[in-house]
Amino acid sequence: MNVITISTKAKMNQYETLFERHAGNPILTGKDWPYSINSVFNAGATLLPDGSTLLLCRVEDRRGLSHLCAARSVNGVDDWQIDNEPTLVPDGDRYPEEIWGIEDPRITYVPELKKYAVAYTSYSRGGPGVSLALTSDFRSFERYGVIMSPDDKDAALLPRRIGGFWALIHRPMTPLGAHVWISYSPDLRYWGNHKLMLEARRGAWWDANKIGMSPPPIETSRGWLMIYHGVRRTPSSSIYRLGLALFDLEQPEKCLIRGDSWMFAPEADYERHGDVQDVVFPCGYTVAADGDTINLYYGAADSSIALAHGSIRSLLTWLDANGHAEHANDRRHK
Ligand code: BMA
Repeated sequence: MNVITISTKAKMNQYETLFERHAGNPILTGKDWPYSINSVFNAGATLLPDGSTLLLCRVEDRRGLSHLCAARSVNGVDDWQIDNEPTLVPDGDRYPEEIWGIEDPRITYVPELKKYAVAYTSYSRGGPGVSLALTSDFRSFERYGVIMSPDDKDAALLPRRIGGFWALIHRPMTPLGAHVWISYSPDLRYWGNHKLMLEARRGAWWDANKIGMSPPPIETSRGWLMIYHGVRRTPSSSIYRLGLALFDLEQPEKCLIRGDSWMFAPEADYERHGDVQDVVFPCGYTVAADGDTINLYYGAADSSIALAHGSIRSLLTWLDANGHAEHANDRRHK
């Protein structure tokens, strides 16, 4: 029998807060930019070797096209040093898939290559696809071109090989829904062994029909911890909220636990109102020296970049209390 259970936490008057918004939010807006732009949002993030934070920001100009621009800060909060000109620009002549811009980068540091892998959306005439570039300094980039053909986005590379193969998490669109997949490659160029990783739920659920990975997964001793977005379509718009799921370390397509409710949603004014209302969209995070504090950088309403702080341990504890194991024959939310 299908039983809908509500966790003890949810029975209390107050849901648990897993991410505390930074008091100075939004931390970056178009007004901070050294050149004219419409908006800045959806930034990839990483720590640089000197401990400072780099954000690779999606910047949209007044044509409506996006490029990527790097911003660096010693404390990851303020005093951002923003590149004086676009850092990675669409190159429509050599890469026609970038003709309508490049968006939403996710950064993974890959120790084996001693390079950062940037997976981003390239907006082609055929729709959005996934492109990959490698860099060691965020000044010059080695482009690999399209690695997942349209319509596909929300991709990140895992930092190490799984069973000898590179692994890419991504979100192809299908007529039946938008689900998270994982694919494998021997060389970062040829991709196969595609596996469904996390399915959008159906019906009234907050993550019905359309989901996607948000930042790259967080490697923990218990598994890959994924923050994913669920897109709830309403008669007036869509609401982008965030949930959690945990996957097996050596077999990442295997979901161990999936949270039932969302754990972060548009609430603040800068998240509720902007070019696209009701959107929180993280593409990156950094982990503090304590190995637990997570700094989540997210696009707010497609108009600015905001920051929220959480604890990886608390995210896992929350999943244990608010999640379920996913079984292939589990029809509870299908
Ligand atoms: C998604 C992506 C994001 C964007 C969001 C809300 O499909 O395109 O870049 O932030 O929609 O507009």
